Amino acid sequence: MPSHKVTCPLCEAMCGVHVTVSDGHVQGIRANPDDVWSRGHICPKGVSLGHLHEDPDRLRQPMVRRPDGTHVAVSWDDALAETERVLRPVLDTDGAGALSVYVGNPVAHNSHLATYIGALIGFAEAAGMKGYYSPGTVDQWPLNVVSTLLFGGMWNGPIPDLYRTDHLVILGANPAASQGSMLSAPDIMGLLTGVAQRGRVVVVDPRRTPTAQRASEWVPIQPGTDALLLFAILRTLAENGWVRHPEHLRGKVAGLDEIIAMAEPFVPEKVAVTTGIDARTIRRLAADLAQAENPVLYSRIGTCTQEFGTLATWLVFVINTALGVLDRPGGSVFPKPAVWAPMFAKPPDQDGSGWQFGRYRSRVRRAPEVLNSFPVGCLAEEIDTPGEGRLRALITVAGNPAVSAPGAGRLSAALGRLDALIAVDNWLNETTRHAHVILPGSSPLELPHFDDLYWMYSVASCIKYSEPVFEPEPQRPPEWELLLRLGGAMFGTPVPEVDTAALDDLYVGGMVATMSAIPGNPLTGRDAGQVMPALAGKGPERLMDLGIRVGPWGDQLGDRPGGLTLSEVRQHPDGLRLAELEGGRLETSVTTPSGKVELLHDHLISDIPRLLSRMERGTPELVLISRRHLRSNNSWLHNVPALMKGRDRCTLLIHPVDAARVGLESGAMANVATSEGAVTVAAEVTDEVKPGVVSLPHGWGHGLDGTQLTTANRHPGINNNLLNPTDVIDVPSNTHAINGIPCHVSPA
Ligand SMILES: Nc1nc2c(c(=O)[nH]1)N[C@H]1C(S)=C(S)[C@@H](COP(=O)(O)OP(=O)(O)OC[C@H]3O[C@@H](n4cnc5c(=O)[nH]c(N)nc54)[C@H](O)[C@@H]3O)O[C@H]1N2
Ligand SMILES: Nc1nc2c(c(=O)[nH]1)N[C@H]1C(S)=C(S)[C@@H](COP(=O)(O)OP(=O)(O)OC[C@H]3O[C@@H](n4cnc5c(=O)[nH]c(N)nc54)[C@H](O)[C@@H]3O)O[C@H]1N2
Ligand code: SF4
Ligand SMILES: [Mo]
Repeated sequence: MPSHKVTCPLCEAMCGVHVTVSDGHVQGIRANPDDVWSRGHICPKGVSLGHLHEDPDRLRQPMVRRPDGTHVAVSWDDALAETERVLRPVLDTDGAGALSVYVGNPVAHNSHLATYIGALIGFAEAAGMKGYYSPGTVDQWPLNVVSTLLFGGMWNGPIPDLYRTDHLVILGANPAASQGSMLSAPDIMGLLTGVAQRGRVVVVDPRRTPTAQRASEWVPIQPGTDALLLFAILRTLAENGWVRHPEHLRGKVAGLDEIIAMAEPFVPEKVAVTTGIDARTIRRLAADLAQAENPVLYSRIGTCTQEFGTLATWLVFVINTALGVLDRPGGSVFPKPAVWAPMFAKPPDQDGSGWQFGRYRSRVRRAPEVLNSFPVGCLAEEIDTPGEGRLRALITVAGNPAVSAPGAGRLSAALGRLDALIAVDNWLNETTRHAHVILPGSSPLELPHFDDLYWMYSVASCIKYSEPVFEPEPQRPPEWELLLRLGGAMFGTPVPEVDTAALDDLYVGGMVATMSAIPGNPLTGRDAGQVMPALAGKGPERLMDLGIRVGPWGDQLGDRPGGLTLSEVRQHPDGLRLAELEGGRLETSVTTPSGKVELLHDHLISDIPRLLSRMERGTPELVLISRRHLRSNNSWLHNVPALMKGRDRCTLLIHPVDAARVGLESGAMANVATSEGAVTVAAEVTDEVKPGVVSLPHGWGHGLDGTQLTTANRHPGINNNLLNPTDVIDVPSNTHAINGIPCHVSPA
């Protein structure tokens, strides 16, 4: 049976898998032990890739919405004509300012979408669109803000050296489920076991997650209070003279002493009350860090999507610096990605004085733009609030905001009121059921796979390209062409008539010209007229070739003969492993105006008074947090039967003490209510959550009218974003707090 080696596109772990095919169907999927990166690791989601490809509900044809609200499959010509019919009146009367784009999570894992989403956004912005939306503001936006300010780029920053650290503190991440996030590692739980054997793994989390169960220590924390804990740890380090000033950082970091002075009010005894972690433990956590040879802190979504996400994320880097482990093997190190992508460059309007925020504001709540985005929870009000500048058209690209955005109830209703909703998506789900037109792309096995973003955060420098397992259906336009077509329509060309080849040249040529004028990236100073002819192919392959060739191992577009090109990489189906993590990369990685790691910024420290006032406030009796499971992937893998076996995962975790107080037993139905809404869900009584904390998984709430998800609709679960309000925001980053939301629980 023919066997194909591909990279699993489902998460940031980028595992290599073998796909065996017979009669045009997937026969089996197993780990590829020869993959230079993953070396035989795989998880249950990877094994299910075939189901995803074969899923009868996966759209193979475009769909349009009929006046009665149902969807019907149509030809591509009809779908493009319908797209034009609904989009044009909005663009003609109100311009592209009445339109926005929602960029969903799979965009980052799909080589066609990842390379061309910039074309859609770029053309729409040039035509007048103000900002775009993405789940970034319910995810990693605090990290992007902090990375921008400290290291010079929103996707630029160090990761923990999992191979060498002997003391890892994990805050707000559950790699046992997620397999690592903004930290790509093959078999990350295996690596964590190695750390624990060398020393200690400490997990700070309101829930004793499967990661915490396998760690040396679980530190339960009151949701939303990590910044208080971290300031108290910093203060303890300073008070005891444990701050290290290693030679290798001399003159390369600015602001540490000033920040240490700001830690003064965060006395462990005071912080203990709010964090729920006693002062002795806080002091001991600091002492353990100080005594370890190679200590390092790592934080992720639980410390981002909370009331003080930016300060917490920032303090992780501040403490890594105070411990002297920044840019040092075993500590917090800068990966050396083999591929360069334009998204890593500084935008042209961010001049030498550094990054600017709040360059424009949202219409309804006047939220300042942060890295070109408003909080995704603004989307509903921008659509349903009358007045000039109202959002009338939306293009969603591989996104399901009706499930994934806070205030999901109002958003879902608002989506139904758009004059034009165009969804580039493969399923008829909670969001796309509102779409006027659904334009489906390829299955993951019909696409070439190539990562760029995740290699920025990976524990080794590798490069991989996988050929599609199946030929895409010939009549179906590739997704990158669809994005160009929609982008081209912004300037008045009817959607069906857009010349995508010409626009492709305009996009790539324009990008090369722009990048060549920005200092500090591999295209700086290059002549676009010479770069363009040197690149092979068209579409995504051309951009991949560019990224590889100007990357650190590339042939520099012919200047370094023998260097890597896309065609060379394609000769290595098991990938190329080019380098291991090392220290001493700060000077090449950091792109701040001063060239130093700039720890201190008004944008960050102006949020400290808000944090201080948190200590004056009491703690609600019960707060809600989110969770993930290994066998789910945000909202869209619940249609895979193999992943839905076993007991119901969409349950409310509640501590026995709380359950007894409110009168609930395991399996009983509970009402959960917040300021935003209410749901009814089965309770699961367990001491794995801290008392005072309840947890619901995200990505559920299927079974809605007008959707076509046979398996998911049989296991609908509830949408926890019906409960998350849109107005609890981490101010410096525009990120929604979806952890630590006050709630009321009672028997249903
Ligand atoms: N199987 C699977 N893998 C995935 C995904 C998936 O849905 N399923 N999604 C992918 C995506 S898009 C992302 S962004 C990543 C996310 O990857 P992770 O960041 O590892 O995400 P979670 O598993 O949600 O873990 C977040 C943890 O934060 C904890 N937490 C909640 N509030 C707080 C708090 O206030 N303080 C602290 N310290 N902890 C808190 C939660 O209890 C939870 O254990 O995973 C990716 N990988
Ligand atoms: N309460 C709560 N809310 C959360 C989170 C949380 O932890 N708690 N996590 C947040 C995070 S980290 C994220 S990343 C978001 C996810 O938010 P979204 O990106 O909005 O949602 P997904 O569930 O990833 O939906 C992916 C969509 O892409 C489609 N799709 C899948 N593959 C392809 C493809 O190859 N091509 C195309 N065109 N479409 C495809 C699917 O059908 C689905 O509609 O949710 C966020 N929301
Ligand atoms: S961990 Fe699982 S989902 Fe992630 S890349 Fe590997 S096989 Fe795919
Ligand atoms: Mo995410």
